[in-house]
Amino acid sequence: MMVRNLLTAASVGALLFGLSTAASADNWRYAHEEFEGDVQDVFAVAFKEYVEENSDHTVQIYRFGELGESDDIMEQTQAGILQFVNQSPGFTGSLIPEAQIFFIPYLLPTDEETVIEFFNTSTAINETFPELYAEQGLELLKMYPEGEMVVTLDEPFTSPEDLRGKNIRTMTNPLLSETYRAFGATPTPLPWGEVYGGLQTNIIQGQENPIFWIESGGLYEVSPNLVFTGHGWFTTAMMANQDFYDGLSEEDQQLVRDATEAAYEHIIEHISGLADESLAAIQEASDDVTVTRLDEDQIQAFRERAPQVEERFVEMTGDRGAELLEQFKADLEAVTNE
Ligand code: 6CS
Repeated sequence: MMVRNLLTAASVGALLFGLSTAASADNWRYAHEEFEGDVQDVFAVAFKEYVEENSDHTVQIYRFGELGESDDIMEQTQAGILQFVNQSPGFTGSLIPEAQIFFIPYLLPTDEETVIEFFNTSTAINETFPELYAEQGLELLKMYPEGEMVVTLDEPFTSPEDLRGKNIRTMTNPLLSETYRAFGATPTPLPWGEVYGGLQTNIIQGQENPIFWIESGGLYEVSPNLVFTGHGWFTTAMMANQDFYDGLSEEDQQLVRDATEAAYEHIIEHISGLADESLAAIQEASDDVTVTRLDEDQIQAFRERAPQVEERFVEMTGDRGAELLEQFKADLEAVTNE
């Protein structure tokens, strides 16, 4: 942790030095939480390419670890050191409690097409959330899905009873801890940088993530039993420092919006089929991996624990959270009844 803080301080120092010597303000700094070629990186590269092809501006991308952990890049964006950041609600939940809505289990369907339609059309996603992020000095540009959540564990499981005594790593928002408590496990919130080592040393016995990330982070090497529980999607959010965004010319604001749309369209194509490809690559790389797809009865045992998490969400977020939840459900109903 100490080493990470020192590294972060050094990275921020280097950034500030870069700022003071930069010839112009139009080299935009954009940090995300993933590695080269991962979903957030593909989004960032598509955004950069659009901006650079359609203006004189340049975009510099910082990947996981270059400027610290997820919380660090958010702080740097709020401070105006970075212009753009991609941070997932899994971490933003402590800053914007309503963002934890994505961790109410079994709220989103598993079907990819419906999930995408929901993100395209949802009032909660496209109108309510931008207002909530604005309160934190952030111009929310896009929320998008990365992949269905899959749980990995030190042994296969099919019921909440099997999770008893298992330390499951969660991203650092309180509601996700409630979900895993409801599922029978012992939640262990950790930043990403501590997950692989935690699994390797058996401090934690499991975690959840989309398959592409289980492959790219090598998690299957240390947590080889993959279980499809169907309880949620990994969602993420891309945003700008609001003062920076408000200070742009109308033309540049439009450029940013167009670049975001182009990146979003690209990412929706990119994630289609990605989970299957990543699963095939994992199975090719390791003979130790097991894959369990819970059947409807097994899922039901987890699903019936969801209402208590929903209640906790409302307790944590009050009337605003309750209204958001209502809107979210109405938006979901609109796409599932189509
Ligand atoms: O589990 C995590 O912390 C990470 N998972 C993904 C898919 N992206 C970034 C995040 O930090």
